[in-house]
Amino acid sequence: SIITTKDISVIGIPFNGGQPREGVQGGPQKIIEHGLLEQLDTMGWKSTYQPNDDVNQLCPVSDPVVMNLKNPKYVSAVTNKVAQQVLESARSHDKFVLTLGGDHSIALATVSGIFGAYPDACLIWVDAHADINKPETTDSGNIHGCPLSFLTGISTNHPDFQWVKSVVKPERLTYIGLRDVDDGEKEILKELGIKAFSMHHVDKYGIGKVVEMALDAVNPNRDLPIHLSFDVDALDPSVAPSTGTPVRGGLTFREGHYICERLHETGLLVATDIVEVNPALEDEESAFRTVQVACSLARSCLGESLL
Ligand code: 6HN
Ligand code: MN
Ligand code: MN
Ligand code: MN
Repeated sequence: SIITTKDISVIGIPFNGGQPREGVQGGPQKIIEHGLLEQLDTMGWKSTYQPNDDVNQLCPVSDPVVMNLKNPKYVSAVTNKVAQQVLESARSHDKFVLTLGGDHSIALATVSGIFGAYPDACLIWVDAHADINKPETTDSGNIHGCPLSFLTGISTNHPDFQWVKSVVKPERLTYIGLRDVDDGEKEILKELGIKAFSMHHVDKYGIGKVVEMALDAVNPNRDLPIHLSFDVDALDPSVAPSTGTPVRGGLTFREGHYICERLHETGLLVATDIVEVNPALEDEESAFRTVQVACSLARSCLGESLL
């Protein structure tokens, strides 16, 4: 394995500035209250937890739309700060890094930090959405739909995101679970030649084959570090109902966990994000179920086995 200790840095990023719905900033605390750190302890993982409870203090008084993007200064300030923290946690290569969102704009922080520490890493993005809109293509203006355009270097002219380096080469990025991709994003995926696996592929080949095809695309010799960015809206809304942009026809409970189990099994997984858990949406039982599945996905990434 790349990570040879059982040390883990858990980083909460209670942030909702990348999209308009309140509540997603409460995700990390609910996941921690559910007992994730104790569960990891039981599995032999020694954790440190950085809650980042103060990120909302970086919210500027005035933050008008710039080049179609909403809250650009707030998103930039929070993700720039947390990127340094993720890099610090990852740089010694002796700790797993688990980040808890927050909306998916926080990938600007997590991917910048992890690829700073592991420049040859590949990125497996599990999501209903492609999150690769450019300021020129976004309809919503919500930055959680855009992080990959900055991280792959196809958006370079937004004044607030000049600090984001294009760390992810298109051949090191793959997707699993897509089913709501904007027209502009479809063009981008084609132009960049990104290998993406939608729910159509999951139906056609089965999840086992799809994960191997995704690994073949970005990690053909199975020797590169892996960063998994898992948006819980990749799961079917019946499995993860409390999320801001649910789309029907998603991954089953087992398909989601299989991805995490298989990536753990490679010995190459160095970092995972679990994002878009919004405990304020739907009823209490739905929120509980969503927080519970977030915890069990994290445990699967860290080696919880069925036998
Ligand atoms: N996410 N493509 C849509 C947009 O607003 O750009 C949805 C983005 C969803 C983002 O779920 O992380
Ligand atoms: Mn996403
Ligand atoms: Mn999504
Ligand atoms: Mn859409």
